[in-house]
Amino acid sequence: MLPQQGDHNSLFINEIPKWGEPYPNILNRQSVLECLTDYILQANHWGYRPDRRKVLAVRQSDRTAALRNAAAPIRQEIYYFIEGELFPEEGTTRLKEGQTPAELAANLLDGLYEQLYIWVAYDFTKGSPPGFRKPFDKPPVVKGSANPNPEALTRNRQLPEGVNPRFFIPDPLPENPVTIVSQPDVATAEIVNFVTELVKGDFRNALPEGDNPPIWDEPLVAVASAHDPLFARFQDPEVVGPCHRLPEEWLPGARSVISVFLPFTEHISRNYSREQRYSAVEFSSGKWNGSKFLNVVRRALIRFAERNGAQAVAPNIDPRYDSDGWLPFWSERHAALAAGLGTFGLHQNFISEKGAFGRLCSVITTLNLQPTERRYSEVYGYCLYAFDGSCRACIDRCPTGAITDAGKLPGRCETHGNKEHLKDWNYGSCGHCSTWIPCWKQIPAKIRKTLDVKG
Ligand code: B12
Repeated sequence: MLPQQGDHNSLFINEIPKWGEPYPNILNRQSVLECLTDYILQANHWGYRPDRRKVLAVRQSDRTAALRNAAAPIRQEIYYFIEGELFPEEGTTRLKEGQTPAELAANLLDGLYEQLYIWVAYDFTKGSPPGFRKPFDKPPVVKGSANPNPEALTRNRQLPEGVNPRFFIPDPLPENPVTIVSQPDVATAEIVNFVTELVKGDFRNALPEGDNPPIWDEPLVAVASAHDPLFARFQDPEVVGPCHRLPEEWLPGARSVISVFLPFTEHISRNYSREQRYSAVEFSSGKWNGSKFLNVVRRALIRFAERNGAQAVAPNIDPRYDSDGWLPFWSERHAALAAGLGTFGLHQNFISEKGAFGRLCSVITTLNLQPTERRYSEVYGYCLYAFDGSCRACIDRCPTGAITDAGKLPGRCETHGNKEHLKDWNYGSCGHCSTWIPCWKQIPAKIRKTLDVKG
């Protein structure tokens, strides 16, 4: 017999069930309940004093939950601040007359339990077998650009010598359609400030090793209009493909897309020497553990939108997210390009004003925001190779030969160091193509100069 919905202790429940099957028992409900009960008891003891430092720490290994103070991060756990994050509304954890902590905890958990499980942590690249993800309510809308105007493609300049035409895509369609939003719901500066403070102040932005130095430096934040025709263009087969969903499909009424680039800190780049054959442990740890922090940023932005009376969805942690092989239903790099954060490079990494050495996340929201102006008109606008053929640094640096001037074989680079190197640490990956090259921490100087001239 199939287990019933809500039968969380059943041994038969798969950790990744098909959509509509009983909810995965990845967290032990009883353990989460006990934790919350404990917290509510503490906060209400001697009058009501909610503790903003208290965190619900959900351990992935033994699936139990624990209460912790914000100070000491532990690897491989997922944290939620109880006050402000799990319960954004002040006073939610206050006991009512005659109510016991266990009763209140049970009530609160009813609305919360399913959200605690991060269905798709990040980079879910395998593609789920049919039925394993939540389906979209409506059939896919595939607009595509239908009009890649060949004249526009070569209007500005000629193909530089020595550059493969594949990497010469001036004037990504359409041209930047930024119009002034006279009264945005929230000023972009406020969003930048919100994300910056989060990155600077949140204890989860920390390497679990050593003295827990921060993983991410101050972020770049930018906004695209959800109606930017580039999102339809991403559905063209040569860009991402028809599997890439439009903002409106993720969130009816979507008006804006907020994209965030998080650069790695100096601590991480300092420890990644030019000579080493494999990536540094600081980098690998930063990549794995820092990816969880991307989810913190995504969730925080969702709450930010909600506090401002709007809705938001982060496609990469949405239960409907999936990919068609390596083609995602939502690409963080393409969204960032639309938002004006930067362009692609020959290495296929995204190059922002702070370089390529970082990661990306985004949310789609119903907030009406001022789109950021794109300072480039080429898909590879910040890549020195595509600019004038003068740079081959990522080609020379890739230890697997995955990058050539015919492009990149993504699967090949994946093999370098992932399996054997850093095995004892339980993580490993290669970051050579985003380190020690002219675009690792900035837009290459030659291109920067032309931008400065344009103003
Ligand atoms: C699948 C995937 C992988 C796969 C395959 C990568 C690939 N290139 O497809 C594997 C497992 C190999 C991989 C590896 C890594 N990944 Co990865 N990966 C993803 C994922 C899930 C989707 C990537 C994707 O969009 N593929 C779709 C194809 C179509 O993209 P593409 O071929 O590059 O797109 C080209 C075309 O669109 C073309 N094009 C042609 N015509 C036109 C016209 C227009 C108008 C436009 C816009 C484009 C265009 O230009 C693009 C660039 O060449 C994203 C997360 C996400 N959901 O976005 C992370 C992501 C791309 N990965 C990331 C990282 C960091 C890595 C690694 C460096 C990890 C590491 N070791 O640290 C490695 C190496 C990446 C590399 N240099 O290739 C980051 C990139 C950050 C950055 N600064 O760029 C992302 C965004 C994750 C994140 N949240 O930050 N990854």
